[in-house]
Amino acid sequence: MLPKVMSGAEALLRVLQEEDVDAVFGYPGAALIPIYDAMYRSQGRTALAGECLEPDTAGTCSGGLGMSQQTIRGAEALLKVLDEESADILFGFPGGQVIPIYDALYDWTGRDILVRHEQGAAHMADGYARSSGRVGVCLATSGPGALNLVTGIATAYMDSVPMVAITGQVKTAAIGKDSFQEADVTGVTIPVTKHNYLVTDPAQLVDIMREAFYIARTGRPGPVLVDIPSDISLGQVPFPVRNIEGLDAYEPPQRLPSGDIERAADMINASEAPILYIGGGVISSGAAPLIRELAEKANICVVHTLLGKGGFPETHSLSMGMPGMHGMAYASHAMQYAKLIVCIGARFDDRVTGDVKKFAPDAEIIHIDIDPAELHKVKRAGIAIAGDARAVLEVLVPMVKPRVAGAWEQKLEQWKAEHPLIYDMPAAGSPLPPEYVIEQLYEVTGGNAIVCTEVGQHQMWAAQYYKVDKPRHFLSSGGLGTMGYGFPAAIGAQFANPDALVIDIAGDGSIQMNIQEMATAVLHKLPVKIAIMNNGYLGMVRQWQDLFYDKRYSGVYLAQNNPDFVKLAEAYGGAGLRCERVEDVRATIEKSLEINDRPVIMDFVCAPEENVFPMIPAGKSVSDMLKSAPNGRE
Ligand SMILES: Cc1ncc(C[n+]2csc(CCOP(=O)(O)OP(=O)(O)O)c2C)c(N)n1
Ligand SMILES: [Mg+2]
Repeated sequence: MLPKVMSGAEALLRVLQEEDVDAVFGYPGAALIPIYDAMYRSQGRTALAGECLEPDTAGTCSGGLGMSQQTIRGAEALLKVLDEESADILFGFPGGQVIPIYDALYDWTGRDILVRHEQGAAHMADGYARSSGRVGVCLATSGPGALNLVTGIATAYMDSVPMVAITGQVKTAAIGKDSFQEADVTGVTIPVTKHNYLVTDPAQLVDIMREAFYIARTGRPGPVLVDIPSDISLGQVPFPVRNIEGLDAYEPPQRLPSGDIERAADMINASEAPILYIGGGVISSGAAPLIRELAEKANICVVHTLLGKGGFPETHSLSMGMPGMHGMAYASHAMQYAKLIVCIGARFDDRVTGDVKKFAPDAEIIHIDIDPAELHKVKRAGIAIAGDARAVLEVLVPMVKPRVAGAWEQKLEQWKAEHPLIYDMPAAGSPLPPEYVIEQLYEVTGGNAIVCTEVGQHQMWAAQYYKVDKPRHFLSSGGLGTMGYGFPAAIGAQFANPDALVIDIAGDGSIQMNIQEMATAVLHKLPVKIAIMNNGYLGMVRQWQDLFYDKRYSGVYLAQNNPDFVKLAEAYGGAGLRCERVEDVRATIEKSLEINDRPVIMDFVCAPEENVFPMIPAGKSVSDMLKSAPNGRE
């Protein structure tokens, strides 16, 4: 066999390696540059990796290209950046290309939570972030592992949740060769990340990680993905001094347009029929106290989006609830007939507006949003202010004058009285109305829980019947509508808030999408409560088939082979409670609250064909609102 050919410098290093030489003292010059270069390239791949040709008193080391930096293993550097960012928990699942990172995690002082499916990891990081305001971190291996994160990343992206997703990638030299478990994850995630990186230069790993955190949490928050080839996490990388400020593209506009804010205040002061329309931006910017100040000072009622729930106390007399497709009828009326809509951190989503052409025809619009791309996107705003909600409100609120309630507010009160949320209480022994179960969850917990939801009818009933007074207490996949979000998000929220009561309001369909995370919750003794509104159907789809497809129920029936959720909970080592009678609902909830050392599934056997009302059918407007079943109650 012919001997393998390599550069002279490389051969030299190989021999030193064979001879177990682990330190070389030297000084470079033109003739030695090839050797210094080989030294630089070999970092992490030979026994000489990271060794110094030129040690100095600070223990730093010169690379071949005149750099003067300490080097450590890539995986360790990664965790050091997590430490810098105070990210003390990471949700992940291992695989070949992240073994170097898992090896470093073995010594990490933070907590790495082993999930059972990568989608669970992404939603846990999301729930952690939404409930705490901090950046959530998840980790997956290359190929299938990374791709399993995508739904969770997209969920976070649609709802502007700060997250850093770390993925392993095949070795740099193997990229593009259809290597085992290779997938172009940066390619796949471009549309669902705020930004993403494939690390190709070990020297950039640390700065990229720092930037990822910075980008995830500043401006309009969002997920950032960092794809790291395993040779880079295994190899040596420099750990440069932190210097990442000044990424202008991601900063909120620094100078607020004071003229526009003044004009906005004048419009509010002059308006006879104003409404505040708040969204998730109010919560992520920490503007909730200022919204309250504004509403109370100017006596303006507030409607909130699904993501804005908790941005203004729902029990406050000025709260008009949630408008839109399944919102309160009075909230939708308030928006439709307002003369001035002050939109703060919301985006005129189609679930709120319905047919945009017919939406709020008489309203002037003030739109405040940190993301200039949202301004004028759906509705043209008379005044559009690009800025952080809190920063803008700090200037705006003092300019707003006290306002006396008038005819408009009387009208709002009248709508509230005329269109309350109602449901039929069945006779004893009949299946449970899910609305009642959620109302009882609210009553028994005093409205103090952090509520997560899955997606479907139960999600809308949760939005309607579980009133939330505090920010970061209602976590739901609004933008993407991801079934399977709620339970892992609840686990993430419980990790972030160990003393809080965390409830996932679930459907029998959705809970089966990430039920495997029971193992994670049991392992960590998390007392998360899962309240399944078990209607035996993919209820929301059945509702559309009921109302718009002549009751041709297709692909929605689950009851015949749903698992026994109580036994399922027990199989994982959790607790299971079943409730079939109206008179047992309270006791079931109370019993679940006594279990504090493991997750509890409450299987509420619900009325199978209950529909969510009111409903503004997709693409329609307030005048098309269905307030009840065709021949049923209003
Ligand atoms: C991952 C995913 N797949 C499909 C859908 C479409 N979808 C929306 S609601 C729904 C039914 C949910 O059923 P269930 O969890 O039982 O809740 P229910 O409506 O019965 O309360 C479906 C299939 C979705 N939102 N997410
Ligand atoms: Mg269901």
